Amino acid sequence: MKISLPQDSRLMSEHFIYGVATASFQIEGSAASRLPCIWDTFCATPGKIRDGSNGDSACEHIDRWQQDVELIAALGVDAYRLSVSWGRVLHRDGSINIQGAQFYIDLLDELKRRNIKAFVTLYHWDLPQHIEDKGGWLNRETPYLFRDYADKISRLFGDRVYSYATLNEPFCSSYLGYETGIHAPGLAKKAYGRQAAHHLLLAHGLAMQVLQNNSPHSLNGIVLNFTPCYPQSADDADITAAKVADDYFNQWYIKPILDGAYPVLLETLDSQDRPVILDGDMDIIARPLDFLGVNFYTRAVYRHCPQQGFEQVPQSAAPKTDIGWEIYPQAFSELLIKLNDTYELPPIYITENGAAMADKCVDGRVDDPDRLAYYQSHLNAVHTAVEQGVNVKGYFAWSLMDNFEWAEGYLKRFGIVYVDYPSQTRTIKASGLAYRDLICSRRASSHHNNK
Ligand code: GBH
Repeated sequence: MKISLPQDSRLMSEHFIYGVATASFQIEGSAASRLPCIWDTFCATPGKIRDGSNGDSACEHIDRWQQDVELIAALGVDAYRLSVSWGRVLHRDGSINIQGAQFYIDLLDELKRRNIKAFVTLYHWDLPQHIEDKGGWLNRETPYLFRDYADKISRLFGDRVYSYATLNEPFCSSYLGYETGIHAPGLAKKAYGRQAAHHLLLAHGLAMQVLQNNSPHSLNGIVLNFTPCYPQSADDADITAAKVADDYFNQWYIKPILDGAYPVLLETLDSQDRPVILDGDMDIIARPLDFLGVNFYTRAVYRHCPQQGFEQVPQSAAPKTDIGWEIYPQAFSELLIKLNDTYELPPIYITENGAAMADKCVDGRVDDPDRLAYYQSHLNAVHTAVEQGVNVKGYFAWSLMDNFEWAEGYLKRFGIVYVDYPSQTRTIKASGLAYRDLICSRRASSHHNNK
């Protein structure tokens, strides 16, 4: 089984960047050598993580990183997207933790030596607990602490980094963390979700400013997730419901950055749910990006509902991944095309796309045809969008390897590499081999063109 794309596709050019992605809390382990974060606390709260697990050891990446870099190199990728654990590189007082910082410096040096571009995300959800104890993303001081962290890290890493993303998916941090409580810190109030979102966006803007100063040659931007919203029927009420949901879950995070304003939905919120926005905030948030990272997994269907205005309609008959998310690749092309029509976009990198499947390792092999098919259909969808004029420059598979899947613990496997947790053995899945073959089958034609 293989993954293939039209030979003349931009995705088959050697300039198109292919990568694999991970995040600190999900793979690192070695929790004792960093500050506690909100996910440690959340994992220790009974009932929050489906299998009762935590991130104490995860994939033991801190101890096994050299082997993991071998694996990344064996996949033939151009780039590796990782995140930095704030509480591993800074002490409580904000000074640098030399040992923790050295881990990333060694890793980045090794990637550089192997010609693998480093895409570094500064915040993939692991807020130090002592900052949460002072209100976390509800406290207006947190964005300024984040700016200081971004400043220290970008000075320290110097020219080892090809691209910095300030935040991964502020939707998840704010909505899942502070509005529904499905993620850490587990708070559940609409007003909290909206205020956390604003402070995260402010943190992004403040950090962009220091990144552009300290690291003007890296691609600096942000990673947002999108779950496109479709109406259940052609009725006006359902169309409006889907539009409101889209503004609430998707446009809320991109429009302030690219247009300097929240969706008009802001004005329809009850006054106690509206975030405090100070003069000048929107200008800070709207600093120009070098790139926009887009994460895509699935779509959602909505219908009108009198109470909240919209409600999600389960797609019971639709094909799904092992985590229950509908497989609907068409939404991926439609999303990219629509974003391109709506906004003045910077270059786009697909910073995450992938599927959870119920994998089994048998005789040292993992056959995952459904994941392979997911990659095939979603890469086709990116190709379609590129054909329509969307400027997509790279694609990262989520994830390099199976890891701690947040509220699902270790029960859901997203890797293109299988991890047997008891032995910590890594095995490249059939989808990983196909991804490698796709990457190395790209044409080197542009050499001829530029002679
Ligand atoms: C990403 O989040 C994370 O960045 C990454 O750390 C994580 O491991 C990975 O995805 C896999 O979860 O219930 O059908 O409406 C993605 C988060 C996924 C949140 C889709 C919204 C909607 C699914 N998004 N989800 S549905």
